[in-house]
Formats: sequence, structure tokens, C-alpha cells
Amino acid sequence: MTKHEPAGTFSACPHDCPSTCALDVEVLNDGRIGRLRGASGNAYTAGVICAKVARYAERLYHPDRLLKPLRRVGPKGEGRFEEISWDEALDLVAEKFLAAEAEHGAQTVWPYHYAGTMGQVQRDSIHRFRHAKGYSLQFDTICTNNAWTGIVAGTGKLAGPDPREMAVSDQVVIWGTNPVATQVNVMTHAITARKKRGARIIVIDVYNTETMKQADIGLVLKPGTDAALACAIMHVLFRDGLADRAYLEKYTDCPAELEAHLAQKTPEWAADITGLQVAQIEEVARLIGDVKRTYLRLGYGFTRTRNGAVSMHAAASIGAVTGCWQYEGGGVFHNNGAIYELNKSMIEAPELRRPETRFLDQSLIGRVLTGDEDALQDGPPVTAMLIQNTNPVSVAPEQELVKKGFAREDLFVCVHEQFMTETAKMADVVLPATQFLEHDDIYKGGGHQYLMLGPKVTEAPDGPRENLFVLNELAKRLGADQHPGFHMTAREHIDWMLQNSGYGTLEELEENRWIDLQPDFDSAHYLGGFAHADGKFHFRPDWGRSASPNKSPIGPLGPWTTMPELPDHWEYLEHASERHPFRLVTAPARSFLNSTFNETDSSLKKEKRPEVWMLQADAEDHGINDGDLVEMGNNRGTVTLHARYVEGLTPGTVISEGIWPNEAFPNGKGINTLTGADPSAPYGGAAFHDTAVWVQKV
Ligand SMILES: Nc1nc2c(c(=O)[nH]1)N[C@H]1C(S)=C(S)[C@@H](COP(=O)(O)OP(=O)(O)OC[C@H]3O[C@@H](n4cnc5c(=O)[nH]c(N)nc54)[C@H](O)[C@@H]3O)O[C@H]1N2
Ligand SMILES: Nc1nc2c(c(=O)[nH]1)N[C@H]1C(S)=C(S)[C@@H](COP(=O)(O)OP(=O)(O)OC[C@H]3O[C@@H](n4cnc5c(=O)[nH]c(N)nc54)[C@H](O)[C@@H]3O)O[C@H]1N2
Ligand code: SF4
Ligand SMILES: [Mo]
Repeated sequence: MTKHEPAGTFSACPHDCPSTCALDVEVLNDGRIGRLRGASGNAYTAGVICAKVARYAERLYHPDRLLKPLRRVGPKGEGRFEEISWDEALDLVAEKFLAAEAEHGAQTVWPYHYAGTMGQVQRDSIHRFRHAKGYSLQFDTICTNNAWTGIVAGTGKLAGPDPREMAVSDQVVIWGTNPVATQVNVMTHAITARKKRGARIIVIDVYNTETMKQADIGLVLKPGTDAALACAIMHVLFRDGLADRAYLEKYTDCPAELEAHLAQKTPEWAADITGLQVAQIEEVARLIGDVKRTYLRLGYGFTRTRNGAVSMHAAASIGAVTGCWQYEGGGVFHNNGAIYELNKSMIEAPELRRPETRFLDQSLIGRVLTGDEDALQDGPPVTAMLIQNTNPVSVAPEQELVKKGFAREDLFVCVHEQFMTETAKMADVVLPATQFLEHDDIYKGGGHQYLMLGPKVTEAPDGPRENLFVLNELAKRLGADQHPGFHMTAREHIDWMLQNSGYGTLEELEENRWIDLQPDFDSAHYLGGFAHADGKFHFRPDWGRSASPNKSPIGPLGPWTTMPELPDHWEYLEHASERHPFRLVTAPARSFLNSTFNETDSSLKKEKRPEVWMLQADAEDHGINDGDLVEMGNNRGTVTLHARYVEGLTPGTVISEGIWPNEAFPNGKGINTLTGADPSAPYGGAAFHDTAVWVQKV
């Protein structure tokens, strides 16, 4: 018998992760998928991917994958379903959507989606579908609002220095992100800089993360106090002659005002607010001032507080004071979303959108589904939903309301999923979805600069269908498939988008796998001026009218009128109180990706169980021993989980990693029982790491 060499092919990681890795896919002799590896020819992926995606075969061939369309038979949420055919399922969904529309108008239907796949076709075709019918729109608030608003308030554009320049930096400041867990490639490039150039790595977080353990200097501060740290750093820079005054004059809006404003923002002032030592702040400020090639890599984590946009803007302002932007390996980077300029009109059909249609806030899904009039914007109730690429019954804040909403008998829900998630369990119809290796799509990297093809590399089992299929078929059954986008395959969509964006053809991309869209050095470093109309970096943002790509469609939200005019600590946080003595941060787990992978055995084994991590002294004050089962709660609800003593936290802070299934908690209530949905300022968004709680022994 001749032994065949395993074949290889390629893809791109579809998950909601800034790394969007280029993948080499091993195809075994029997045609099944083997290991996934990072493509070495891709300069950002550089051969490295995370462990959970390397072992993707476990998820692809998982015995619990959904394979057949299902219709609910028992009471809502009980989880009893019967198999039906695709035609029956799609007919039923169309019939229910039409009936809902006849009773309440088209906006009673709310297609709800997020970034389970980041593929441009499979993720965003749902917009074409909703526009074609005039269904309610979705205002995306669950992830990026504060971060994008804060950075764009300063730079005017969501883009920055080439992320690969981290490897030629002399100092990488990893601020409010935990890349060892959440975007491993940041570490690849930072460690390269350390090995090749002796670069220093500084990490700023609220606990001693795996990333901080690899740092030369780690600063552990209180959640939501980063702007105070940033102000004190800038105070020292001005005070000690480390500010680049020529740069400030040329490139920033109001340097003299900023300097005067910062005069009182001393390290002593910030030490009080942040819980850091004065000496720590002085040291880091001096290092940031002394080392010209400093690359500030700013993450999402430190913006998931009610004041998060202010934190991001303040941290980004540091780069404009030192002028590190001018140097290779220097500058401030958060995300490259604005460099791609894709023409997605065939996918999304924006011309079909009716201007009067309401945007419902994604994070407020609990309030929307329980009939909150503000959340519904005084419009009709939501009585029908199609859900793709998201698992709100685990990931959305105010979980008690979310569950109550999904339990409504008068709400018809169709969930298109790969697994029987907690959201799918609440559905009336469940449709099985393909996984990324089984369909065609195209991806862009937020943390890098490649546009990447992810072609279909293996046949799906009999049953699951791609998102595009479901949307096109439903549009047809609803009599709303006039737009040509409903009659195209994913490959045709990719080709159309590429050609109409000026990026060649699908055939060319199949040859090249990816396109490097890195802007030239001068524009990436804003050497010709920042992206605001006046060409300046703005220390004084126009919060209510910023250029944020996440700008609220219903105007500024939260107490935005009281936002600080210049970088400052802003007290808009869910503060601890006598009743709620702790502040909870619900950081991601390394082996899960949001709620994805919380169904695979190897990830579950690594993460073990839901826990709350506390300082021993804090725990003892409340009579809690290491390993005790405890209740953690606030006015939104209570969860039960095990306590663990850890070091490397500020007093009063507790950490719970990972979005576990609700059922992994002894009382059946997941971590988002505790998190709030009230909008951050200025443009909304859930503050997942900003939650006051009490913790007590069960
Ligand atoms: N393994 C894994 N990878 C993931 C994800 C996952 O769940 N698991 N999620 C994916 C998604 S959707 C996203 S958006 C990205 C997000 O990735 P990141 O940008 O890394 O953001 P977060 O994961 O929210 O939080 C990162 C860190 O911020 C810290 N943090 C929280 N509050 C504060 C604060 O007030 N100040 C400071 N300085 N730090 C704070 C947390 O402790 C955590 O260590 O990761 C993606 N990658
Ligand atoms: N407590 C707490 N909660 C959080 C966060 C936190 O840090 N702490 N982070 C928040 C953030 S940043 C985010 S982005 C959200 C993310 O929340 P979600 O967007 O809900 O992300 P996932 O939990 O990964 O769920 C994605 C789902 O999409 C499905 N899926 C994947 N590909 C496809 C496909 O091609 N078709 C279909 N139909 N389905 C597919 C997967 O099986 C999975 O169930 O969670 C938020 N929730
Ligand atoms: S690091 Fe992120 S992009 Fe890369 S393989 Fe893992 S989840 Fe995917
Ligand atoms: Mo996210």
C-alpha cells in the first residue's frame, strides 16, 4: 500500500481575536483535518497560533456538533427538540417572521448577530437580510465602543504604526490586554524585540496575568484608574523635560493647556487613585520618556469600564507627549480597522436600509426582550429573532433579564449555531451551521494589516449549512430576495468585494493567500498630521461629536456631558460600597474564546472550574478559605463559585476568568448575571470589568 503524504492547505482563523492568524491546515490521509499551524510566511502570524485553535479538529469533529435542523417540542428552554428537514425549518421561520410582521410591523423582527465568525460574508450578510425586510437594526456595543472611541478621539482614525514594528522597538508597553491569552502574536513580536534588541516589556493590568509574568516591569492597578496613571506619567514627562516640545507644537491641539492641567496630577495624586506606589509611577514615566522607540500596545480590557473611553484616550495621549510616533518601533497602536476600506455593499446592501428604522442596542438585549420602553425606543416589542454567530444567553450582561426575555412564550427565536449553546437551548428552531473550514470567507486583521482568504478546505458533514445559505433561503421565502447579493455564492461575494475595493480578484487571492495593506510609514505614524481636520492629535476631544466608527446612532449616551475635557481620572465607575465591598473584573480565559471552546474537553480541563480569585487578606476578612464555595452577588443577581487565594491584586479587587456555561456554576447562573448593561459614555457599551459585588461563604 502506498502511503500518501498528508496534504496541506490554508485558511485564516475566523474567531473574534485581533490576531486573525494565517493558518496552515493539515489534511490527513483519510481527508480529515489534522493539526492547524500558524503560517510561517505571514509576517504577523510568524508561525505561531494559540493552542485552542491548533487543536481545532477537536471542535470540528466534536460529538455534540449540531447536525440537523431542530424544532422545539417541550416548553421553552427545557431543551427538548425534534429533527425536521431544512425545508420545513426554513418554511417555519419564514411563516413566523411574516406573522410577527403582520401583527407588529417589520421592526418587531430583530436579527441579532456578532463575531462568532469574523468572515466578512458569513458575518455581515445578515445586514442585507435585515435591510431587505426593514427589520430592526443592531447597534454593536458589546466589545469595541469605548476602546475605539477613546483612541479615535485622539488620533482621528482607527489605525496606527505597523504592528510588526513591535519587533524593532526598544520598549513595548502592553496596556490593558493579556495577549498570552487573548492575542498571542503580540507576545511573539514583543519577545523578538527583547531577544534581538534587549527591549523592555512593561505590562499594565489589574492582576498578575500570564502576560505580566513575562514582563520586565508589571504595574497592577485598581480597575478603571488607568487615566490617572496616564496623567501622572505625562505630568512627570513635562516636569522632567522628557516631553518633546517641538513635536507637541507641531502635532497636537493644545499642549500648553495640557501641561497646565497636568500640573496637579502628580504621582502622589495618582498613587492614591490607582493603588500604585509613587516610585513605580516615577520609574515607568522616566522609562517611557527616555526610550524613544516605545511602542504602546493598548488593548480592550482597560476600556471595559464605564469610564473606559477616557482611559483609552488618556493612555494614547502619552505617545503625543513623548513624540514616540516619530520613530520606527514607536507610537501607539490599538487596532487597524480603518486601513481596509472594503466595499461591502453587495454583502450588506446599505441602500435598502430604511432611514427611520430603529437601532436596538446589542448589550441591552435583556431589557429589549423584557419590554423596557427606553430600550425599545418606544417602538414595537421584539417578537421574532434570527440569531447567528453569538451566544447572548452566556455573553450578554444583565443575564437574569436576558433569560427572562428568552423564556417569553410570545417570542419566536431561530438560532443558527454549531453547538447547542445556552442560547440555542432557548430557541424554537435551531439550524446547524458549518464551521470555518467548511465554508468560504475573507477576513481582515484588527491587530495587523492583512486581508486574508479562508477558503473552504473540507466538506461539512451532511446537515450543517453556512450563514449565507440560511439568509438567502429565508429572503427567498419572505419574498425579499430582489437584491443580487441574495443570489451569489460566498466565492462570488468575495470576488465582487475584492474587485470593487481595488484589491484584485479571488483567483489572485487564492494564489497569494493574503494581501498586506500596511500603509506607508509616514501615514501610519501620522507624520503628515493626525487624521482630524486640523491635522492634530486631540488632547481635548469633542466627545459628543467624535469621529468614532462606533458612534451611537441615537446620539451620545451615559453621562457624557460630564466627561473630562482633557485627560483626567473620571469617577464614572461602579464603585465599591459597604454592601458591595469588591470590584469584579471578568477577564477572558486563555482556553476559551468568549463562550466558544467552553464545549471542548481539553479547554474545560485546562480551565477546571469557575473561580473567583481574591487576596488572602480580603478573603479572610470575609471568613473565606482557599477553595471555599462562595456566593458572589449584587443587585442584579447571585452566582456561586469557588474562591481561590492569589497574589498580585490590589485590595478590594476580585477576578473571575472566562465565560463558562451558566450550568458550570453550582447555582446555574453564569458570570454575566452580575455585569451591567447600562451604557458607558459617550457611545454605550457594556462595562464587563467594572462591577461592584459582595462575596460571602455559602
Ligand atoms: N483566550 C481568549 N482570547 C480572546 C478572547 C477570550 O475570551 N479568550 N476574547 C476575544 C475578544 S472578543 C476580544 S475583544 C479580545 C480582547 O482582548 P484584550 O484586549 O486582551 O481585552 P480583555 O480580554 O477584555 O482584557 C484584557 C486584560 O485587561 C485587564 N483589565 C481589566 N480591567 C482593567 C483596567 O481597568 N485597567 C487595566 N490596565 N487592565 C484591565 C484584564 O485583567 C485582562 O487581563 O480578545 C479576544 N481573544
Ligand atoms: N463577563 C464577560 N462577558 C463578556 C466579555 C468579557 O470579557 N467578560 N467579553 C465580551 C466581548 S469582548 C464579546 S466580543 C462578546 C462575544 O460574545 P459572542 O459574540 O457571543 O462570542 P462567542 O461566545 O464566541 O459565541 C459565538 C458563537 O458563534 C458561533 N459561530 C461561530 N461561527 C459561526 C458561523 O459561521 N455561523 C454561525 N451561525 N454561528 C457561528 C459559535 O459556535 C459560538 O457559539 O462577549 C462579551 N461578553
Ligand atoms: S491567536 Fe486568535 S487569531 Fe490566532 S489562532 Fe488563536 S484565536 Fe485565532
Ligand atoms: Mo470582543
